[in-house]
Amino acid sequence: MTQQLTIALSKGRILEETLPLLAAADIFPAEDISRSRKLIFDTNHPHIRLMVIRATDVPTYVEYGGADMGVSGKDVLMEHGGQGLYEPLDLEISRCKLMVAGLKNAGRVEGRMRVATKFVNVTREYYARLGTQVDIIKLYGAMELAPVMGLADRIVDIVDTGNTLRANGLEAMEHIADISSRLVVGQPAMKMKYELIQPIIEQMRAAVIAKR
Ligand code: PRT
Ligand code: MG
Repeated sequence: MTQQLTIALSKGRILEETLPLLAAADIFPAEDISRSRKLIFDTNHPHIRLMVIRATDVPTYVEYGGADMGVSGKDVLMEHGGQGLYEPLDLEISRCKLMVAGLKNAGRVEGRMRVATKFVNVTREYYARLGTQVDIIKLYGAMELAPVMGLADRIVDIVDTGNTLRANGLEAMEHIADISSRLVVGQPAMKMKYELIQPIIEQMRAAVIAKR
């Protein structure tokens, strides 16, 4: 019997850039994902299906074997911790930077700095490495508002063009990491389904290189 393979994709901005790479591995969704409310999609291969879920849930599904492999932003992987996952390929898509930002021309912070972010683990590790004591405030979105409203002195967030920061009177201050999306494979899947997975990785790798 042919083994089944489930690939978890992040809905949102990563999805559009992922589909051409899957196509290079001859994997095509059976219907238009963006026009459907389904969460699971058949493909042109009877044994391969795609799941489309929130970006932050992809590493969790793959870690626990709810999906065999997936595509996830490095920011999301760093925050998750990456336990139980292999990261065999940088897809070089959805590039951005994880940065510390604050109000434009904000001076030094007196006393303990308050940092608002949805990346609490990354932020904790970043300031621990610097030896700086901070209070971390967890937010789920619109981090840019926190310094404006006096909720926090700094934010840790994704920056691409910097337009969102500028539009809110903020500026980037420190660079934490360069981000792109990665192919991740669960450790049991890599062992048990290697012969199914390996050619997919290699075809996607060739497509990534051809795009450079
Ligand atoms: O929306 P949901 O909570 O489900 O998840 P999500 O917001 O993480 O998903 P999505 O689709 O918005 O982003 C998924 C992934 O895209 C992120 O995890 C990053 O790896 C990657 N990515 C690339 C980005 C950006 N570029 C980006 N610009 N993610 C977010 N942004 C946002 C950023 O948060 C900020 O609000 O865009 C704004 C900054 O953009 P500039 O160009 O104004 O600097
Ligand atoms: Mg979003």
